[in-house]
Amino acid sequence: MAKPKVFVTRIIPEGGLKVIREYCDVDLWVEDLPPSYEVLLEHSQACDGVVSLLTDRIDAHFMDSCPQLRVVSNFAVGFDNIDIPSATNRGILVGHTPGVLTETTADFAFALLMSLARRIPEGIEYVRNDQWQTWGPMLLMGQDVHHSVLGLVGLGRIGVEMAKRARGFDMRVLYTDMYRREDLEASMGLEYASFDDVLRSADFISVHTPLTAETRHLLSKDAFSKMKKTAIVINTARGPIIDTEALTEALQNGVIGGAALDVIDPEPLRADHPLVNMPNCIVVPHIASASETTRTHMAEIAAYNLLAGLRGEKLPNGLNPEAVGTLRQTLPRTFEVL
Ligand code: 8YV
Repeated sequence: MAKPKVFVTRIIPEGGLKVIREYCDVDLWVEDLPPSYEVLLEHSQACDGVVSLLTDRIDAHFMDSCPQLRVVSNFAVGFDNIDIPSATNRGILVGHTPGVLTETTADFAFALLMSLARRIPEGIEYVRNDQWQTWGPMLLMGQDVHHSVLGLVGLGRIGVEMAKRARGFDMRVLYTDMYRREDLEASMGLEYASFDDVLRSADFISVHTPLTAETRHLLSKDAFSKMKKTAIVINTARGPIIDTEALTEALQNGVIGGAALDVIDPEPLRADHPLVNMPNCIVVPHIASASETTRTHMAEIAAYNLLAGLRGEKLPNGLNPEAVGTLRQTLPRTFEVL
């Protein structure tokens, strides 16, 4: 019996790839740059499963062009690159990789916060440029992190871990979210606040919400105008939640104090973009989950989601379990061992 055919759109850690290779006939995209939409279609059209990345647009047209497709396994917790309702309507299962990257991403968000508050990148540049002549009483003074106010936009898994780290630094933690978490308010000393109150009161505003139609450009010109002049914005969620142009202007005009961005709209951001060269802005290339252990776990989860989907079973980390009941009836194939 044939093995299922799958397209893996980038090289992911071997821990996941070896599982996929064992059970599937794998087409692995080995280029550094992602396949274009057309190439993605071409490689996936005869496939039973696809392991996708945030750089792959998986829309209704893609699904209709791949008549055998049973499962899309996204190597990410975020899934704004995938049209989930269209997948569900077509009986295609979709998986993602939550949980394993939560603490790794929160560690990184906190590192960004501290780096910018204490001007670490500027200090590194200063020494590299041989500007260091003597100890200076006024040199590179930054903002204290301890006992400051952190405002969380979104209190999901990663937001909660960020709050934990902040509490370790005696920060006051405000959060705004669609859902109120009174349990965490009591157990962790968090304070629920309106979006505007978070903007007005926080020294550091960290974004931990998914990208949706509602959160696109949530941090806009209007939002920046409500923040403290010294406020530092941290984004490890998705770039388009912040209006890049409005942020650039806010930093250029001293409306806010700084921004530390793991994600940005667009990605990649070119080196000649004004944000890249501002001393009060850090831009890094979407690496918050990039620890060896976490990326390996993400690859394993993506592999197990893929295999479950190929078997027509509920995925260990599925986004549309209801689609199990309406799996594509057009699938005559059964696979060995799976
Ligand atoms: C990944 C992420 O680096 O999981 C996510 O949603 O943004 C990151 O962990 C990226 O998505 C890899 O595809």
